Amino acid sequence: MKNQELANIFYEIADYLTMEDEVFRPLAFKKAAVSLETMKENIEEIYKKGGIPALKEISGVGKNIAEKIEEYLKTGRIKCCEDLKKKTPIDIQELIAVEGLGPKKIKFLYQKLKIKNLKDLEKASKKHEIAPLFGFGEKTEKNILQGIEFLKTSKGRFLLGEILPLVKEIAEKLKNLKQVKKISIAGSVRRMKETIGDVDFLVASNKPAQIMDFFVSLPEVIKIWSKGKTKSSIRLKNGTDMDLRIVPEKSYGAALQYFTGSKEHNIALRKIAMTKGLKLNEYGLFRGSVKIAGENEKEIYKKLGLQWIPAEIRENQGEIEMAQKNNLPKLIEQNDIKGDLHCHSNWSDGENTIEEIAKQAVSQGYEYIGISDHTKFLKIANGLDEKKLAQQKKEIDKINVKCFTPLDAKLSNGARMSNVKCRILQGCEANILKDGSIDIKNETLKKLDFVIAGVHSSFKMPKEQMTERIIKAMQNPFVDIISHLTGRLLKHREEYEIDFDKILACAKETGTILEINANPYRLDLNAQNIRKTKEMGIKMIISSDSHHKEQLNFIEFGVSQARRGWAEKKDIVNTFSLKKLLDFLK
Ligand code: DGT
Ligand code: CA
Ligand code: CA
Repeated sequence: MKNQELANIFYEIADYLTMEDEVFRPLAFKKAAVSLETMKENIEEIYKKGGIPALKEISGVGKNIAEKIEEYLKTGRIKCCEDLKKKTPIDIQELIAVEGLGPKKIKFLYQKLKIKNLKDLEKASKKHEIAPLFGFGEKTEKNILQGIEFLKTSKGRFLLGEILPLVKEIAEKLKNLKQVKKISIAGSVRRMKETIGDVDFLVASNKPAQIMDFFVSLPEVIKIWSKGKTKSSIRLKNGTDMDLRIVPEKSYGAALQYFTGSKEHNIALRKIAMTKGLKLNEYGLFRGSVKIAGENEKEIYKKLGLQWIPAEIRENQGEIEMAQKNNLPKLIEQNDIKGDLHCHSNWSDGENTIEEIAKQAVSQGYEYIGISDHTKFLKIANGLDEKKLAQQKKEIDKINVKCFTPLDAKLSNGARMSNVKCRILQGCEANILKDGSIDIKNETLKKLDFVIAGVHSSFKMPKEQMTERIIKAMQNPFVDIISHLTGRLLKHREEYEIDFDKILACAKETGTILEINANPYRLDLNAQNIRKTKEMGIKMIISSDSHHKEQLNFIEFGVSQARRGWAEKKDIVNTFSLKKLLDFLK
């Protein structure tokens, strides 16, 4: 799909324009970029069917941007972006990836030190040329160096969220070929890891030649690493590498098991086979020269004396021992989710009205949807103060009456609750200030259906202090949920330092819920922390943190992340019915 390519160019234009001190045009381009990224429809098709007028129907797309989209679809480039690049010869995409650097600082660094790219930046920081500049200082220089190091270690890996739509699209194309009998996505994508090295497809067929021809001539291909009858490798325009392996149907299950990985899981499995006098490889499970399983993946696990193990937990972290004892947890599933409590509306920095969000929630089959806008400390996100929150409550009550539930629906009255289709709840995502206090008065928090609190400022604090800060917020009796606890941004910003065990102990004591933030850039908690939280019997919630109604779909990534952390339905509070959830929040 061209959607993401266009979105990336719009983000780039927005950055260049910000560098030129423009205010409104960057916002317009960013808005259009978010729409492009989140819409399900293919932009090319919209244009083919309805031309410019159809493009203008898209949220955030006006005449000017519609014309840019047309230009790109027709010519493969956008002239104004290329002109901006010529005018300022800075590799802004490379530099903006460094945590703490925005367009303004980048421009300043260019003017003062002629820094054009990451290499220049690294050199200058190592020579301590950055610290003396106005507005920078020793600390910023150190942060920049750390940021560069971090980028180096995560280089070459892609976010699952960035590539999954394209992977599914290609899998669908392959599936439609008549020579393809079976197809799976394997490797780290099947395991739903948060970042992906390369994509692995597996196909069963006895006519591989035409499939390989098709694969290496996909429109997105820019390089063919290798092409053979059983394996081909390609690189796509966006930089991702993809492998396709084709095997006969009779060894499809064994190949799927092998190429799903992880490597550590496979090694442990082969050892088990050996202790049983068997041999396991990508062709099958063998006793001597007799194949005892191969066509079906489940059969392989069964013959090894194991329960079938869901791909998300194949990491050799104890899953094999549990499967031997027939004791694997029953992992949470997508359709266990009954609602979402972390959504930003256009009252703060979200794109959509509350009503639009609620309608989307209904279409996803949710029982409840929580609006949790930013609060006043976050001025750049248009955070709400006490007065605005009270106004918002009135608006939510109105929409609930108009579209959904009668206001007087008694929650204790089970019979009436069964009529409720989807209920809008009001919460907020308040800020945990530097000293651990919350930026909204308790008497206001008390009136909300739920309160999320999160750290959105002063990330670089000593571990002790950051831990105390979050603990103090959890001790506030009105705080129900802590959002994105470690603050990491994948490929962008490290976690801040916290004493996770201390925080867990406090969550247990105060009954605070920890969020599994499903935004593909966050996926915070990570799998290991989810598992620890579950083992302590502390409840979690999977939240989209959406700023656009289509982003409610981020939940998919949160559910996979929860599964990677061994979470079950009972561990996750937004699998509860509305009534049970509200009782629990009380
Ligand atoms: P990635 O691509 O870095 O995100 O991670 P994976 O897990 O997709 O790794 P990849 O693409 O190198 O290989 C796909 C799967 O193939 C891997 O998960 C397990 C299997 N595999 C590859 N090489 C080996 C190996 O040397 N030994 C074993 N046991 N399995 C391997
Ligand atoms: Ca891979
Ligand atoms: Ca691979």
